[in-house]
Amino acid sequence: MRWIARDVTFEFPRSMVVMGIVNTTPNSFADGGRFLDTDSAVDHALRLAAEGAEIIDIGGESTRPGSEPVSAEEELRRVIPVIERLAKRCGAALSIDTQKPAVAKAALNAGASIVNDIAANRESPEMWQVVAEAKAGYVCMHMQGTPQTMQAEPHYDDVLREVDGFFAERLGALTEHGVSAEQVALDPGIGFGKRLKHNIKLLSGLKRFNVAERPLLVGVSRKSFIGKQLGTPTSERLPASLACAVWSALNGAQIVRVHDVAETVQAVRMAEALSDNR
Ligand code: 8Y7
Repeated sequence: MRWIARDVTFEFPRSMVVMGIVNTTPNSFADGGRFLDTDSAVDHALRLAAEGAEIIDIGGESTRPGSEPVSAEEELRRVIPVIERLAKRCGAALSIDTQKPAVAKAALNAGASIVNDIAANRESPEMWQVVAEAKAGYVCMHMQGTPQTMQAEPHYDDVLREVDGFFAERLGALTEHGVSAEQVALDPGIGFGKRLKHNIKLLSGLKRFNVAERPLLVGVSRKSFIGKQLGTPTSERLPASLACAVWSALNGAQIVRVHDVAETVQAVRMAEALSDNR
């Protein structure tokens, strides 16, 4: 199985790919505006790459539940200078976390190779065209609703079946719009329009999604479902985040999106070594 993102190709099976998170948003719940300025965002990205992140995911719009959307101009102002500088200096592949085709396009022109689309549930031929034209990697994430509405009343009869159905339907739509299946990674969207029990079911049943023969990306780092399960505040969720990353690695996920790259690499590599020697 292969994931093609412009000039970067990931060949699976292989050790888990760690994607490091760089937020350039002033209101992100985990980083609280610490990387607002370009210099510190670039420094942070380079540190994550040195710690073993093979992909750096750069975002300029907070997607926490109930957050307000930002304009394309503001998003571009936050992310493009960071991508331009990293494209020259960083060995890791660059991913743009955006819902906007115009931002995706500018980021790809500036040197990004992956579009991380948390809003892959909406009809967006324009976004698919941008991805197709650049032959970019595309993260197709499941979300019920929008970041503004998603936590209001999430409901599923069978969350595994519904997310699975979404993946199959989207892969069809993407290929119809010129995006090859080999460009696409799938993501169940932990925390996006899901209650605690839905997040737990998705992670428990992760193996089911391997039938699509596409790489599976999981984002669990410091998320609120950990707080709901264990009663731990955001700043104390690293151990549980590592447990979820290890679980994901052993249950068929190929890529994990995290804040704490060094710790995740160590935990996952150890689990992989044990698993290989079973
Ligand atoms: C995810 C994500 C976030 C995720 C993908 C957070 C941007 C919330 N979560 N993208 N983005 N998957 N693909 O807590 O789970 O990091 S933002």
